[in-house]
Amino acid sequence: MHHPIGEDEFERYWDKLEPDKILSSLDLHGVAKWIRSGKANNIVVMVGAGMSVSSGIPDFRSPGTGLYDNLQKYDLPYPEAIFDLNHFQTKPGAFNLLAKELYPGNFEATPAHYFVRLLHEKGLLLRCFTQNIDSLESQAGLSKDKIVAAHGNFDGAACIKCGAHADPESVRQTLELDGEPSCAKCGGLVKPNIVFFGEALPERFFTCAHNDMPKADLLVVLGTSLTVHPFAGLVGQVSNDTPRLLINREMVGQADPTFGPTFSGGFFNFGIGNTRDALFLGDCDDGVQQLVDLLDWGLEFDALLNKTSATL
Ligand code: CNA
Repeated sequence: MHHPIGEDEFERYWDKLEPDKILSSLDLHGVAKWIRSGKANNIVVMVGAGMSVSSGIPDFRSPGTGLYDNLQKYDLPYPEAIFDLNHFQTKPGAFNLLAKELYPGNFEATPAHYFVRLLHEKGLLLRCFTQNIDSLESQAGLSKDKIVAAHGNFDGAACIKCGAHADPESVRQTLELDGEPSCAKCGGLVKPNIVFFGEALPERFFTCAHNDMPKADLLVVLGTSLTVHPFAGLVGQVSNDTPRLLINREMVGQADPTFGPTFSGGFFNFGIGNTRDALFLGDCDDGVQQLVDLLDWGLEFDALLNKTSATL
């Protein structure tokens, strides 16, 4: 294309209009360069159901394969009822069936989980915030202090009537036999400590979010539709010059254009004026493998994958 002011001059003019980029390129190369230059020592990772899909656990919202499209056997009035306390009180069977299937031990951590562990081994991981309830982060060897299980997990259980704690192992055994876990004290229904819709998130989520997000020097978001709040809002809680990487099968977490830029709420900006949001559209395992290769971490990553799967 010919410009009346000349090609070079036009590019210089355009560069001035474009704000300086924080990442050298808005892709895995740019993120790898950022890490290699030593600028990322407090990486925060946010994960969702997409990261566990390759382990065999379906996510919620993927059309066709997601749990919400395959709830026939749970006999629910609407998909979200499976995590609704009122529904659980009258018909605990649906959640109990899902809990039985999801109980830790039935699935293996994915390469993406081991990538988070590798970040930890390298001393670069500040925290991993997970929405997942499958505990695959711990199964990949990540220590508990590095994990924030925002929506709970199966590590504990309690009575929904009197709040008494229940032994998660005996809850698991009851569920295995298709029984209905109940409280030894009051007879109320017992459920694993999974956060249902309308229930408060664990206090640890809020304290860690408050302390960690401003310290993050790189945010990596893996396999989530970023539709569940307050978790999704973490994306906007890092500082304005912190690079962010999304690895997901679809583009998510962008501001609704109908609200205009003033309502972007710190969400991703993959469009005009983007200086720091990198995108890899595809599977988590492919994205982390490419990043590992760009970082020359292949040997350590493979060793971790092989050693750990051999000892699991
Ligand atoms: P979601 O809303 O189902 O979104 C999943 C996202 O991941 C979608 O954007 C998909 O396109 C994407 N995706 C699917 N497979 C892959 C893949 N292999 N690689 C990359 N991206 C992929 O799930 P969210 O986590 O965003 O929703 C939050 C809910 C889901 C939380 O409350 C969880 O407890 C709940 N959940 C957890 C599990 C689990 O523990 N594994 C499973 C299903 C649902």
